[in-house]
Amino acid sequence: DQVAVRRALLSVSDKTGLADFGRALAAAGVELISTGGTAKALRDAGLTVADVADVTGFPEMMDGRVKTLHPAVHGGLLGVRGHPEHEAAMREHGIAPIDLVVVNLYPFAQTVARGAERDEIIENIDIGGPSMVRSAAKNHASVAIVTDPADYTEIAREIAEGGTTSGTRKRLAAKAYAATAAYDAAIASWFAFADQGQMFPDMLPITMTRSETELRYGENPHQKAALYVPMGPHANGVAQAEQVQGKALSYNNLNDAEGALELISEFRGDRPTVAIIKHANPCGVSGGVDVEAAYRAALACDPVSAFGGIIASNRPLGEADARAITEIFTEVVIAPDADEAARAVFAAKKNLRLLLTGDLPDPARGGLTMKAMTGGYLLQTRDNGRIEAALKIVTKRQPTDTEHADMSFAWRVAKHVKSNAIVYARDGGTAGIGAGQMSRLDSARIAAWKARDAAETAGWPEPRTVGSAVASDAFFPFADGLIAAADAGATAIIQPGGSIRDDDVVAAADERDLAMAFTGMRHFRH
Ligand code: 93A
Repeated sequence: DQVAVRRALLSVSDKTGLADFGRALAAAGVELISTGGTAKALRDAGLTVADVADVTGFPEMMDGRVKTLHPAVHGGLLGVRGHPEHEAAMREHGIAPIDLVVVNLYPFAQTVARGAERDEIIENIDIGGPSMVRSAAKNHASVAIVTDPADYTEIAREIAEGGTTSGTRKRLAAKAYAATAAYDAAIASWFAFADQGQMFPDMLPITMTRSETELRYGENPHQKAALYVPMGPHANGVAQAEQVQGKALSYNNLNDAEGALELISEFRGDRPTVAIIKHANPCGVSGGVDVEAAYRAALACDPVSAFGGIIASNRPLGEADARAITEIFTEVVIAPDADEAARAVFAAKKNLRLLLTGDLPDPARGGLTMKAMTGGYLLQTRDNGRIEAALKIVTKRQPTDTEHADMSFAWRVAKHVKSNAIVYARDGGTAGIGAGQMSRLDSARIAAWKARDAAETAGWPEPRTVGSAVASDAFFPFADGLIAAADAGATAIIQPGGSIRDDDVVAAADERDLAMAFTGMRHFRH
């Protein structure tokens, strides 16, 4: 099943590795055919190349729109070898077989990403390239289709050793169709989203895949998993971050790091702030005079849960920060950057994964979230909602400036806590977090109970919920949750409002001299 390569057609926009590959092919006695720019690049490298125009008998025309779209090319790709009628047709029309196609396409997504005009974007829709890719891939029984410069070395080796193997040709064909599917999906989504203004740019996230990283396993060892990165420009996400050191990221690491980055991005441009994440929920978030102080305050919120967590900082890390963070076992550290001294400290912890993102993503950006369900996908726009207007105070008492600051801090954290979310905050840091309960009252109680535990561990005279502000991700359906928060010592509340029992809830707040704000916006996170 080895197929000797006698004739190859090369037509590439990305000329990376082209000269070396061309040389290897020529050395193996392969005849080279190319389109204009590719032929020039090969000739510049000292190689002999035939022009496609000589093969087709037509010049490249219409600004290159028609170069390779011709039976002399597609017949040479699609003709089934050893098939009597196909071979007769090839003889009759003077079509010679092509055994290898090397194509990469006009840079459509890159042209969109750099903000080109519509005409230039349209001109970068490649027609002849994908046609050749599809023809060659269909005939993979005899033809090898190379779409990725990363495959050049391996293919050159096979050809030098006598020919392409059927296993390789099949693998290349699968990769080729994934490439043309992704390419067309990028075009389709540009038409739908950028050009027509429809809501969802990437309805087919899997076919839009540009690359895939296989993970060791999924949430559990018996599950398979991979990370997919779709086409197109991206914010600086976890998938784009540079991993400086540490073991490969697991599925759970990636999921938790995503939660950590989303949360810490909420504090982009704020004073130094650190979040500690466990199982995609924060167990401590705090601001501070510097990253180290912020980290220590975040850790004090729930030092027991923080063990083996994910730490995210909104500022680059220095040596003192790294020393503080490495005092206990941590799975992942994620930050915009880390200086040399900090990196050296982390390097002593071989397993710790250090992820550097560059500038944090804009929390107000658009985008989608997706969830698989049985027989379908649920898509929605990201929760990029933020309270911009002044808070609407619904109680007799107005919040103090300190309460006001803690309310808005708690509210921003609560957005990133699984519902039902209750977050107590004091002095610019969380004092207790209740996450993921089926009852809001239980979340309020659990957060207070954890704050009491933390006080006991630290030897504080009282839990930090005393004198705190409380955020609730959705309205209190009854007064009980608010009363539990007041019992824990909270003096201010921030919540969306909108319950049919709002009057009861406001009355319970007034009775206890609490200050309460309604945001009019909910942050469910399930
Ligand atoms: O404009 S096209 O769609 N028409 C064609 O017939 C055609 N054939 C190859 N674009 C076409 N190509 C593309 O040209 C290839 O996919 C490749 O990306 C590019 C290489 O052009 P050059 O060799 O002139 O740099």
